[in-house]
Amino acid sequence: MANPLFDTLFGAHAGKDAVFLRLTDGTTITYAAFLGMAAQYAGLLRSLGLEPGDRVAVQIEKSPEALAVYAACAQSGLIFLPLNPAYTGQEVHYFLNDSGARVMLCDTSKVDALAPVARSCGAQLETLNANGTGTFSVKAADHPADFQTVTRDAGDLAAFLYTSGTTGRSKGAMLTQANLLSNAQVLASEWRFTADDVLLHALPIFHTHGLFVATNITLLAGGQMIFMPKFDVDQIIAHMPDATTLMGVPTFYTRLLGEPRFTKELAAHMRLFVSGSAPLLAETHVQFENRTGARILERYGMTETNMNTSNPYDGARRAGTVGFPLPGVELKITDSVTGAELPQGEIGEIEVRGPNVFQGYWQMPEKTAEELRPDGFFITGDLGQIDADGYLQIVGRNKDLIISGGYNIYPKEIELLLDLQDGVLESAVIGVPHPDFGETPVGILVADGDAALDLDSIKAGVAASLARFKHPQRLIVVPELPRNTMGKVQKKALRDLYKGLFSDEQP
Ligand code: MCA
Ligand code: AMP
Repeated sequence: MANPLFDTLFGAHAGKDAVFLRLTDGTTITYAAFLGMAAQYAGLLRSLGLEPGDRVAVQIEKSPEALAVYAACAQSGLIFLPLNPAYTGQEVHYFLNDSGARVMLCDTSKVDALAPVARSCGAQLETLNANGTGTFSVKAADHPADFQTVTRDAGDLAAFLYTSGTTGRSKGAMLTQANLLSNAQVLASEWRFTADDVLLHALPIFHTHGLFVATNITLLAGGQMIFMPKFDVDQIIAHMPDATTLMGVPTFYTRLLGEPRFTKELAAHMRLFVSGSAPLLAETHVQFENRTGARILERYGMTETNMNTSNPYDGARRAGTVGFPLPGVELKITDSVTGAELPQGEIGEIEVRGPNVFQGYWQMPEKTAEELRPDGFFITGDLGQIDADGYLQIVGRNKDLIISGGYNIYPKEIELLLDLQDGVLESAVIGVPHPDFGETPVGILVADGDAALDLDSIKAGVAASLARFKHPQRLIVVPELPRNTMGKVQKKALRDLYKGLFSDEQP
């Protein structure tokens, strides 16, 4: 195959009049029409002087056009670099600078903020809006609806996905065509996807879950997606009768359970509900089964590894577990200090190896070496335990990470910013249980001196730099942070102290 990723996921559907995307306004887009749009985009990207291996940064709202940019990058051998539209200009500056992206696509409403950012990073800025308008689509209209697919090898890079880090610096995870393809093939087979499937797609498409899991599997199977701009419980309920499957983060399922219109009858024809990206409470699993009779299939993955484990399609889906290693994935539990493999049943670090595991962090060999062993095992930073039947249970994290509604938040990034605010001596950011988002960040502050802290101005300082979902939902001032004898802040003590902060809130 000249270009395995493009040929397998997209090229295989050339000329097909079958529907690929169904939009919430009732319109549909066939595979042929989608591929024509992607070819025009590929032609434009090449005319802008981009060479295979160059990066294209994309910070646009979810739309068929946004997905066609992904296809266009695959077809023209470019590295797709999707970014959350919630990121601020400061955050985008880091990604552009670090990745060396040659082109950046954004919404027209962001041009004023991002033009100076793109200029200073040497990237050409084009616009592409959720309704398909923008300079990018205007220019693309001059290009033909077919494009000579650029030859690429399975080992060539296809995407960079930035993940935050425990040091506060984001790292670009480099994923090859083979990383993405192998995982899509395994999952489509394990979860029995076929051309008859219609997936309710309500996830964002700038992360692994919505892009590489949901979309790649559907493409591989030649199925359809009901492509929603975002998760909206009314829309999910309205379109469920036309769907066969749903993939979501646990918040999707708790929100559905909070809705009396989500009934057994409504869900009866659905063949599969998948959950991942954050822990699904065993309680939610049970409530879901009580309501619908269906058992959610929980799986476990990471940006760096795609999907690692899954509960079985046939066989018992065990609440509170993430199932078994996927075919081709090796998984072991190791001692966090020595790295030695632990006997079955003991709790330790989860390590994985397989064709799904990324190539390392872009231009960060030291960070890569810290997490990716020379023998190919990736140290996930998650703590787990394998039960007597082989099911993996994730029991905690060996990394300071908060997952809110499926979005990762690294406390260090917020702490560094809080520490810079006027009057703040030091800070600790902790994840506190939240009925809707699972966990949410809370900032604990110590003032530098006796003067009261101006919390509004501190919040404004955070808001100017960080995406909304990372903002601490509460700021709490304390006289001092609890420390152990080594002087390390005891976050567990803080988490215990504040664990009930949001328990009265309605999901
Ligand atoms: C939105 N807000 C959030 C979040 N989402 N705050 C914290 N955490 C969030 N996840 C902000 C909004 O900006 C808004 O702020 C306020 O919270 C309330 O918004 P709301 O309307 O309730 O939120 P929403 O728009 O309905 O979004 C919630 C959501 C969404 C549906 C859970 O966050 C979502 O789709 N999450 C999925 C994330 C995902 O795809 N993760 C996969 C990562 P304001 O009111 O001020 O405007 S991939 C991964 O983790 C690995 C590989 C894996 O295993 O999959
Ligand atoms: P990300 O860096 O966004 O790819 O997030 C990956 C992290 O999400 C993993 O390291 C886990 O901590 C967490 N995660 C993903 N799926 C699950 C799951 N099913 N249960 C618990 N944690 C999960």
